[in-house]
Amino acid sequence: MKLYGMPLSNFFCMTKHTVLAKGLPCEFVTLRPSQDPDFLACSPMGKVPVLETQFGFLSETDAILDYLEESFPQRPLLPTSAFARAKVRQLMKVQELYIEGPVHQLIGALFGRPLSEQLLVETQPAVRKGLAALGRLVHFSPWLQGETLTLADIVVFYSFTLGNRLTDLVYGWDLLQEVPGLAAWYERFAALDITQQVLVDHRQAVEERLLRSRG
Ligand SMILES: N[C@@H](CCC(=O)N[C@@H](CS)C(=O)NCC(=O)O)C(=O)O
Repeated sequence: MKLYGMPLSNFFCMTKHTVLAKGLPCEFVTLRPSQDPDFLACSPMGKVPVLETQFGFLSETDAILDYLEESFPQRPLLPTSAFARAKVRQLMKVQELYIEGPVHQLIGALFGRPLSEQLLVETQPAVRKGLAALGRLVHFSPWLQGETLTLADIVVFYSFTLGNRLTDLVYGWDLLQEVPGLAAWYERFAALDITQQVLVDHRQAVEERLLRSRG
C-alpha cells in the first residue's frame, strides 16, 4: 500500500497513525492536495490523504480507516459488538462535523490570511456546542470510550492537535480545558511511541508553515 498526503494534514496523521498501529507494510508518500485532473482521478475532491491499495485508490479518512480495520483486523481498533462499534463511529462523526468542521474554518490563520469578523464570532459558540457533545460521549477510562484504544482516540487526538493550535492562534483558547479529563487523556495519547513518531513531522510542518506566513 501507499499512503499519500502531507505531515501538515491532521487527516493524514490520523491515517498514518492507524497504519503504524496495525503494523502494516505501507509507503508514506508526501503529496499536496491538488485539482490536477490526474490527482482528481484518485481523490475526487483533490484532498489528502489518499490510500493506494491493490484494488484501487481510496480517499476520505473515515472510509480509509474502515477499509484498514476490515481488511486487517489484527491489532483491532474497533470493539467487537455492533453497538460499541457504532458508538466509536458516532464519536468520530461528532468530532468531524461539530468540532473539526468549525475549527477548520480558522485554517487561514496558519497561512497568515485575515479571518472575517463574522467567522470569528460564529466559530467559538459552534465549537463549544461540539465540545459539549463530545463531553457527553467520552469516559476517559483510560481511553475515550473504555479500556481499549480505538479509532476514535486516533481521530479525536489529531483533530485536536491542529485544532488547538488554530484556536490558540486566533482566540488564545485551549480547547482541551473545556472538557474535564480531556487534557490528561491528550497527554496520555501523546506519550505513545507511534504518536511521538507521527507528531515529529506534523509539528515541524506546522512551525514551518507559521514561519512562512509571518516571513
Ligand atoms: N473529508 C476529508 C478531509 C480531508 C482534508 O480536508 N484534507 C485537507 C488537508 S488537511 C486537504 O486536502 N485540503 C485541500 C482542499 O480542501 O482542497 C477526509 O476526511 O479525508
